[in-house]
Amino acid sequence: MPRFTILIVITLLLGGCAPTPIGTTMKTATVIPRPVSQIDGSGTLDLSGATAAGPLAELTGLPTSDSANVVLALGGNQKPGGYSLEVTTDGVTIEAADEPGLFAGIQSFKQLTIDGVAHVTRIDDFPRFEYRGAMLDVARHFFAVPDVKRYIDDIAMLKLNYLHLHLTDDQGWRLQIDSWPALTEIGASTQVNGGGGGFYTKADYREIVAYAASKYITIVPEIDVPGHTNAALSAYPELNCDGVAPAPYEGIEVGFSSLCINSERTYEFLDDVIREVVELTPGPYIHLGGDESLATTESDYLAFVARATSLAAAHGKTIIGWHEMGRSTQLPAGTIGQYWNFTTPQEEHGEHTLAFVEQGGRVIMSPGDVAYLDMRYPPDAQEARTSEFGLVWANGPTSVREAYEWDPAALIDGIGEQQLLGIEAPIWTETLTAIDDIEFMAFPRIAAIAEIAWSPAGGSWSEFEPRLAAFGTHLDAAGVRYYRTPEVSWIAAAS
Ligand code: TNX
Repeated sequence: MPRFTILIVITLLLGGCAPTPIGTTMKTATVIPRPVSQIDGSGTLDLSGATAAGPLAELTGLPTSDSANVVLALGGNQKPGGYSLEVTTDGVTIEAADEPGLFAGIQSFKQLTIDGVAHVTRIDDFPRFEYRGAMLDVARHFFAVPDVKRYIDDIAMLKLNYLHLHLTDDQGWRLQIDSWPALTEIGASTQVNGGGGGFYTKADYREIVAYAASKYITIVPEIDVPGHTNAALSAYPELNCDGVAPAPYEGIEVGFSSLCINSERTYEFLDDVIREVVELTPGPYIHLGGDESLATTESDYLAFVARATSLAAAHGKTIIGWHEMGRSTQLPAGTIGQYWNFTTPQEEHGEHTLAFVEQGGRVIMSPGDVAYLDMRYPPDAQEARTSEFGLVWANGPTSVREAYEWDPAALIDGIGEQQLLGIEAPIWTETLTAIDDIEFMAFPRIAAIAEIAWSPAGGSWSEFEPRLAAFGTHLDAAGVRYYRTPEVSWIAAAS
């Protein structure tokens, strides 16, 4: 049945005459991620001097003018997640086939509006990939609900639509599980270098899920098994093959812990945890980790992955695993592999990733050398944090330009456009303790990743860089504490 629902039509034509901006210095208004098509006309729409009240303000955060025509219409024939946007001298119309598309159009309109004025323009736009993600590691350091909401606000501006939460690791277990309460009673009190840790109650987690959903972002929970499990093992020694609780861990090494693969108790544990996580998670995916299980033998790893993934599939979710899970030939159909190795795959990493495609799944690209937001920036004598924050193992430091200049469909033979579910930018938090640190590492590199995830292939740095400079103005307005890297000719901040 064709749907032609008009979601919202707000017509505010109360003033008599059309606004005429006089003496306004026009700045170029551009959008990140780059739209599929944008054609500028002449003239401007002036929403300045209006009050920040009313329905448009609520939807867009912009002041409304009582003399502008604002139409947000649902039910068009745009592509899924896409929109068309038209600014004229007396109003703006955003049209989409679905609500995420309308939301995306609103994000573009915000970027088109500088000091309350937007150029006349027409945009037709839709995403290259359906999965456009960010990942936040809340296990190495814990980030409380307001911090996560702030990061959700930040990534929504860039039309990202998934937030993957890395909820468990050696250093902490961050989600309340009623049937195994010591996971958080004991396993949540640690984090890298101490300081107490923390965890989400179920109410907290629901609050995050709902807040994300209000911005059309879906939460992907990760329970990382069978390695990266020291926090769980220290809470429940029965999950360890020798039955002895290991000491809590607050360092940054990886690859030393494993659930006991041949114990039935391990699968009872996993079934309970997955059931409770699935109950809290409306989205289609659960991420089971599976990376760097260096303390698990190959045969044990394969036995574990086969059982753990079929168990999770029985709870009705599509499984995502780090690409090592592609060592298994027994993945449930449609399992998604997340690739973390380099843009030029080393050793068998490419083959393991291709194995997901061979088993009917697709791939999320997160190449460590370009998409890992915890890699250091190139050293900058003016900014001490470029040498304080971040790791370098994935060919770091990583510049903004490096984060921009890669094509996800050209990295692994056999994995092209059709085999990709999308792109994700992870941020691991071994060296990051506060949301300000997260914003500094993420912005502006995450803008580069978001453009790769949304925009048609073939962008160029020389065209992207001035748009990024202009985007800085919006980051300033939103209070995002981004890194004003010397790679970009930022527009002077208003004093
Ligand atoms: C690798 S790549 C990890 C994480 C670390 C990260 C630090 C992958 C799936 N795992 O355990 O936190 O490097 O950059």
